[in-house]
Amino acid sequence: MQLFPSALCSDQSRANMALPFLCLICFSVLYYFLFFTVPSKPHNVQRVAFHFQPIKNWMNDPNGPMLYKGYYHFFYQWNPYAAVWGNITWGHAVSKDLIRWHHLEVALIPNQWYDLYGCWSGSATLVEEGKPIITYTGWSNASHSEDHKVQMQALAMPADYGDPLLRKWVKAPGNPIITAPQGIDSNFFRDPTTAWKGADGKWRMLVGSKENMTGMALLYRSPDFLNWRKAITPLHSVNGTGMWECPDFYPVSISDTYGLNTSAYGQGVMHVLKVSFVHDYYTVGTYITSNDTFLPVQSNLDVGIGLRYDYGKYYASKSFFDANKNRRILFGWVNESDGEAADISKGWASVQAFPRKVWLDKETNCSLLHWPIEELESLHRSKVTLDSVSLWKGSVTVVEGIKGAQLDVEATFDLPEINDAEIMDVSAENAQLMCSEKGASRNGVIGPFGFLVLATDDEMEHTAIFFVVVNSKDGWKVLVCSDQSRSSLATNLDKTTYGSFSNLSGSQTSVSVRILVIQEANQAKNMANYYFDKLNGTPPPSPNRARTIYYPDQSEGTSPPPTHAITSHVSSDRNYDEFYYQEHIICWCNSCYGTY
Ligand code: DQQ
Repeated sequence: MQLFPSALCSDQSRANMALPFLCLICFSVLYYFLFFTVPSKPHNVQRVAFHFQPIKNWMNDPNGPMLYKGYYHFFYQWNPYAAVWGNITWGHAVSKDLIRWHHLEVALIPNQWYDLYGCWSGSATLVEEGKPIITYTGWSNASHSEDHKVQMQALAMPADYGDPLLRKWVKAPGNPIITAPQGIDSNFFRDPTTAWKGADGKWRMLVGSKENMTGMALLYRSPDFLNWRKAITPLHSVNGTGMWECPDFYPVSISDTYGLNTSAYGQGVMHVLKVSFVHDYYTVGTYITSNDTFLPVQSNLDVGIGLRYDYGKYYASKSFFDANKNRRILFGWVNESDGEAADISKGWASVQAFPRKVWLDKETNCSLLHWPIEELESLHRSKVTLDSVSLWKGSVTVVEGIKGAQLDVEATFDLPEINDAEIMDVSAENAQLMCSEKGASRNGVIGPFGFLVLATDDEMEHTAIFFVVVNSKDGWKVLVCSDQSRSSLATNLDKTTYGSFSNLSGSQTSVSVRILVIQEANQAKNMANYYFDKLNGTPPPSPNRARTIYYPDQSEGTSPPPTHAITSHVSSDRNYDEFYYQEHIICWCNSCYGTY
């Protein structure tokens, strides 16, 4: 791994070259050895170390995360038969720490007329006495036409509430509980949210849809969770956005970083609406429960025209309230940069991003902050530290002692005088373009500064994670880029450069960066991920502000024992028998291009 400022002086500032334009970078490095096992199927060598992934085959959306009787449950869209999308079931895994997972039986399989073509995305709600109910979309043949399958909403409950692992699920006899209402195309009617209770004691949930090109979150109410009626108006809609997949709607505290139960409302609470179309967009707004109206705080930050959760690959995300630690946690689906042929040959596709804690940014009151959950630190093993390294124009400093494929890096860059920053108009829409056009190896004024990670010895392959301080028309900004154009010598990969920005106050004298580097054994599929501390000098939420690089071990067979003995499995459906394995632990790590 290498540190670099690629250039400190522009033409404009060359007159000042006599001045030692010095940037001090201070960072310490910790590299830790992580113990984990790698599944024996299908291809050990190509699996990631810490990300959540199924044993094999295709995975997409995260579904129904929840905490039940001390176990975190995670479900996901899964094709048991192939490493391509299709035959969608709900895969299921449990964990004590959101890091080490035990794979269980498939929770939902398509075996009823209303879900015969797939059990699509949905959510979990803890109802009375904390009992879970799954809401999901059945992809059905009810129209009796292969060409026009329809989507409808269904429920599933645990067969045995006493089983903390919730290994068996039964579908409600009253399914489907909701079919497409008049005026809504039944092919655009899916992905029910976690339900919440209003002041009148009735449950509410959203279903993603669209009318023409207006994306919308249809609102349903129910007194008993079984009988649902559509509200006359959707909770929210935005013209020109198209189908809203996987809506998520939850409260956030305006004064604290702790999370709130999904039914929380009232003073001191704002609400977040997230929907997925191409990317995961969100808006923060005011929700009035008495008449179920939702109003974004800023109309120019409405869904689809405002903020994204993430400016890299991140889709169909789903949050849940973790009552264990009073926090809201976010999962998101990340696919790889190579194509279907590679997925088929390696026998699996996709990972889930490392879970993040999410809360409202008190400074803006209209944007969110994310941070990898603190449990990540339990994966840290050894540590490398560097302090007060001076980086001069064009210099590259090799961080010795690290040859890790999995690193957790924290670094603080002390900035030179930012008044000299180059003028660049950076906006949410053009940040990615700016990053691609203005790569890591160019002359800037303040930056590019950053890290070359996952570099081969000859540096022919490397991923540059860097930032540039710029003077934009509405203030100082830090343009943050993840340049994958040289991540692989292979030509048949998506090598998009990702970018986003953060505001910088004029008085800020340093920028802190956290980068989680994750590499599959297959070099061609590197993923380096960054998180920015709030770039205004506020300490990051991580309790340990030490600037660190953590380095987990990749050796096999050193996994800690499972915390819960998982014994034999008896499946009622032979087709799905072979698709999970017992006593299997996967540790996972982040895969996301985070912002903020
Ligand atoms: N994936 C599911 C749908 C959802 C889409 C099907 C989003 O329910 O709309 O696998 O990725």
